[in-house]
Amino acid sequence: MNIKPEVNAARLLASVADFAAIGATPAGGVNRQALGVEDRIARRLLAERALARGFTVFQDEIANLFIRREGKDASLPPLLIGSHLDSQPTGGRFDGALGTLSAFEVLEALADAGTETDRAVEVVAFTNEEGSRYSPGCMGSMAFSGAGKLADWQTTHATDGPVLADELAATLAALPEAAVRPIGHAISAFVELHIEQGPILERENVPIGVVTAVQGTKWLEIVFSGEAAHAGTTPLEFRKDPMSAAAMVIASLQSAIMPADPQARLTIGRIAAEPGSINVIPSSVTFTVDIRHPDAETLAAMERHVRQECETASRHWHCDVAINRRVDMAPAQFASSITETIADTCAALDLKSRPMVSGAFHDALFVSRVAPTAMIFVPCRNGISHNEAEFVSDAHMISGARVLLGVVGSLLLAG
Ligand code: HGY
Ligand code: MN
Ligand code: MN
Repeated sequence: MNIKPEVNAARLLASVADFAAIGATPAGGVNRQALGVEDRIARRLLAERALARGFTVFQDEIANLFIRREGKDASLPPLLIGSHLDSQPTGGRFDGALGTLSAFEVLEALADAGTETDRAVEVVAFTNEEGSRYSPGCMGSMAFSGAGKLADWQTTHATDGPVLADELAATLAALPEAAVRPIGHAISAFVELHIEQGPILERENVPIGVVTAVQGTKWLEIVFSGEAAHAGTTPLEFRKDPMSAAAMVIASLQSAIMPADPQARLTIGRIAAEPGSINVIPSSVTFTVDIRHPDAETLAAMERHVRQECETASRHWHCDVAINRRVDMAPAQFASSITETIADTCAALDLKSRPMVSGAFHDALFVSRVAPTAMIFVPCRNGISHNEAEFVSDAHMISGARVLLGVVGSLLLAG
């Protein structure tokens, strides 16, 4: 007799709590940065739970972690679900983890019900989605989709020092039970559940977002180089001050970009001065620019605007300027076949849903290049994320996982 698979709510909530304890921070968030010790602990816990359920575990060469529940026909490309386990340094305990653990709950629900599927279902935890410790973000999904090459990142240094190749080797070695497979295998579709990380769903009291697209993102690293000099003896006309150049650019961009376009996003997240002494005019100042927009052409114009402002400040303050583009993610549209399945599943579960564009980038942005892909959003309190106060209610976690299970069931039935 076919039992209908059901989400085990208590198991899901306990699982989210278990992983929230890995890299837990005093303010209720997590610090589980990519390829670090805590990331490896989380990967091991998930792998051990998978093996205990009789699933198989794989890693590819960039340490994307896959958990596979076999189908009747191993030759069919698997249906892929999942997200990421790495976090921001002061991240929330739901960003990435909820999507990965909800996907694992779907596998367990299928196993509990003894559901036979034609194709395998795989859960993935992509490596380094956040891009905070190692830039760029979405390394694992970029490599998986062919949008980036592992070879280009091996010598990248982490913000805390270690080179990527070493941390990657340690991460792969820490999970010998996971057979290593080549990067980028065929899949039938990808569905990622994630927290919205914004205020819309909560404000409209809608429990599910049907994500139809992801806006574009560019990350620029800007270095102004001037001349170190004495803070007390150097008059204005003798100064080649990179901090003044950086301040001029930052103030100009912040007054011009977001006030002029409510869809535009500009964030200066990191700034550092060398030598960083209180009484030395810096020799150089490095800062990051994160710009985003749903329209590719507008995003390109925003980048040109940033570059022009840097050239102006460079001339004005007699400093050199170097601009490195670290991330260039074009906006992505998701597959209507998947978004319609998500909307239909919500209706069948009597859950309100609404279509929306993601302001955050996600692994799904890249996977959508190689397979029909879409995302399911659940609300987070006050829209707060990338913050230890990030919070998702039990009810919203359970609804999200039930929708994911329903979508998986529909996609498997569709063949
Ligand atoms: O920055 C982002 O959009 C993602 O949450 N890492
Ligand atoms: Mn995320
Ligand atoms: Mn994030």
